[in-house]
Amino acid sequence: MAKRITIDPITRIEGHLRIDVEVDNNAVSNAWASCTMWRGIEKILRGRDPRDAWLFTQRFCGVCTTVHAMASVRAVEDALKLEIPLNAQYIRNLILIAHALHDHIVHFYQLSALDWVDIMQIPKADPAATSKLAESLSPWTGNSRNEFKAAQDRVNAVAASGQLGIFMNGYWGHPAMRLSPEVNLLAFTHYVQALEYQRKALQVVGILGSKTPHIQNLTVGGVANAIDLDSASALNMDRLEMIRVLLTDVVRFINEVYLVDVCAVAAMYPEWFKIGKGVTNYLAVPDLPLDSAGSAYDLPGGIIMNGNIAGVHPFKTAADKEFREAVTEDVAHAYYQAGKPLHPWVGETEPAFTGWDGEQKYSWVKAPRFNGQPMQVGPLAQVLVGYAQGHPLTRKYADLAIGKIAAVGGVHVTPDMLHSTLGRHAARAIRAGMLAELAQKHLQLLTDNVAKGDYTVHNPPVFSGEVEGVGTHEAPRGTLSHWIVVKDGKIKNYQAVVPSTWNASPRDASGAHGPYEASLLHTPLARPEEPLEVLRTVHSFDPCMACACHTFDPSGRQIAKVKVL
Ligand code: NFE
Ligand code: MG
Repeated sequence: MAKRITIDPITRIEGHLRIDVEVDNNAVSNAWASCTMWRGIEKILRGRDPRDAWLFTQRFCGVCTTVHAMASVRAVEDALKLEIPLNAQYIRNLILIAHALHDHIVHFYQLSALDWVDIMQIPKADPAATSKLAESLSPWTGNSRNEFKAAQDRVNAVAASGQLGIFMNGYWGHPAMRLSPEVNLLAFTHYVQALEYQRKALQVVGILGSKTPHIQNLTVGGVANAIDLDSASALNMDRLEMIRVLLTDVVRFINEVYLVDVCAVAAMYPEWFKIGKGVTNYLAVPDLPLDSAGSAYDLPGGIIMNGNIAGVHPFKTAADKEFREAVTEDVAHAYYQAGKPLHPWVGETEPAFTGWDGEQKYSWVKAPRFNGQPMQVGPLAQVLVGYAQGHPLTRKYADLAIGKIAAVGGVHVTPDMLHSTLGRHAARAIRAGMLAELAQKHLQLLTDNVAKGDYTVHNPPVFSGEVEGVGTHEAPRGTLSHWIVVKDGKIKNYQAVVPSTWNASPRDASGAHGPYEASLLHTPLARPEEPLEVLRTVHSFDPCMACACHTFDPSGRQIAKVKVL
């Protein structure tokens, strides 16, 4: 008989997510993804000045703050057909890249590694053997025996104190944890080192954006960074050099640690390339514009339907006509007043909370659809869409990762195997490799342009009549779009359709699952009372409910209720 398990909240994410699964013969037979928070920021924006919207929207989230600022100014610029000076494009791109690198590092180490790494095995590890293994995989200078010994001593001291703190509720000793003590020590040591490198990435955001989280340097029409090579208080060669030094360290960490660790862990859990598939419709938008008009990009976009990688359909621009017309949001199973699926320009956000009911309404997340279909977004979508188009940078890092996984574990990963839980982790690391290379490219583009004497950063916006626009960004968790209608210089409607809204979407009126839900079906559970496998797949998407749902409901009907680290 099917048994219900409720995990509420799913932790090591941003915001509040509840997952319910029905388990039959130790495998998931049904699933519900439910966001348990709502804030209504989209409604707060109505009637305000569109030039201020980005300051409000970046408060959607404390993790991906920059992304909502960027999508918001792009939405207004799209409505006004306003071009952006080259310096502004490069500065924005650098902020987006640096933020994404921070985000991907934190996701792998702090938010998901402990689904695969058993901290309690670390006391049994031999630091010398760990160092030997690590040095065989990477030239990273932080892989010495002393480094691993110090990390092990730290874990031993915490364990001896009996106060495990944030490591209290992990599924330690779970039969699905299979790494050797040495690999557990290696990953944990890098977990601690990662804290330093994600900070360096954020320092770049801070230097260019004036502060982080929540940058202060955007304007509709460009950026507010003063550029002056003769001023100590403006963006000058000194600051650009600081950024270069920080990025050099981050790039090294990505290539020598993050990419290597993901491939090593993947090679040691190859069955997870067969689990967690779910929705195989993928969506990604082009990003990192290379010119003022946004007609050329460093990251490709497009769609793949029904897992047909060869049948990829590319998008030419970041706000492609097809994309503008295809998006709707369905609220059949979300806590909003009933109605037909609506295009975001005429979208509504009228709350109607009813409590969790798996047959009726059960989430604050709306169900976004592309021509009526659920879509998976995120690094996997971006990598598949790029790979299928033969995008050279995507191919370079995807082939590198596939080669590393084969070298460690003899597992030959094909593009088809990327439709999986480990595929999402591998794709995020591949994307990080690509972005690391692009960080250096865009810093060079900015430096060269400034050196030529171009200090322009802003084109002023002019409002008249009623106009509508969409601003997109390929954020760390996937395709983000902000939709705005401006009338007489005031916001008439504003809707954000966010990466985690696509992925955490509940069922739609036709009963089709969203990507989290679909990916959990058929997942085998070694111990249903300790649903580690559910966490592995949900975390592989890097959920952010704060973004997805713009009240907290503690009610629920469940058989087992679990809270874990
Ligand atoms: Ni709050 Fe965010 C957005 C999502 S992207 S984290 O937009 O979902 O990383
Ligand atoms: Mg929304």
